[in-house]
Amino acid sequence: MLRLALLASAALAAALLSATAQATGTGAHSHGPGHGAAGSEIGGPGRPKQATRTVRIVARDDMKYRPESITVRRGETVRIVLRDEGAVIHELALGTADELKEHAAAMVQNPEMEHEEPNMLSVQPGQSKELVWKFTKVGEVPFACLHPGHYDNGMIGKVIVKP
Ligand SMILES: [Cu+2]
Repeated sequence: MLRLALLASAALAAALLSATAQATGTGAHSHGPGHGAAGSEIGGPGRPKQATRTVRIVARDDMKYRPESITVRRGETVRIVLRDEGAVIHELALGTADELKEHAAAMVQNPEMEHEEPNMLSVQPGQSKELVWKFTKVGEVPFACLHPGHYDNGMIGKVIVKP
């Protein structure tokens, strides 16, 4: 009986260990809206033909977006155009607050990380790029520039999703 209990607890410990290993991962870093439930929390890539309007956001080297917040309605598909009017590269990445924070930290470790994801724009000085996003949940969807140092200096904005 005792032996069985020991075996059972060993099996449990092994299961826990393997669960922990999975949760911790290998250190590989994935981008974008593929982070499980978070994908639906912030919405998802939209079809360009369904975009009901275009929102233009300017990034400058004072680490601010203009405007810093935009308002959309739930279910709306919006074309977001990011223009870099600064002298350095800027980005706009949509994500949950936790994702953006985690990702910004990863960027500090690996500044050369390339970004070409549906939820993310990376623009050179003078350049404009756009993405199309469908906002599906009422609340706030943060966006941020994940270029090293920019997030930490407050280069953060938000999309307010109204019912
Ligand atoms: Cu920036």
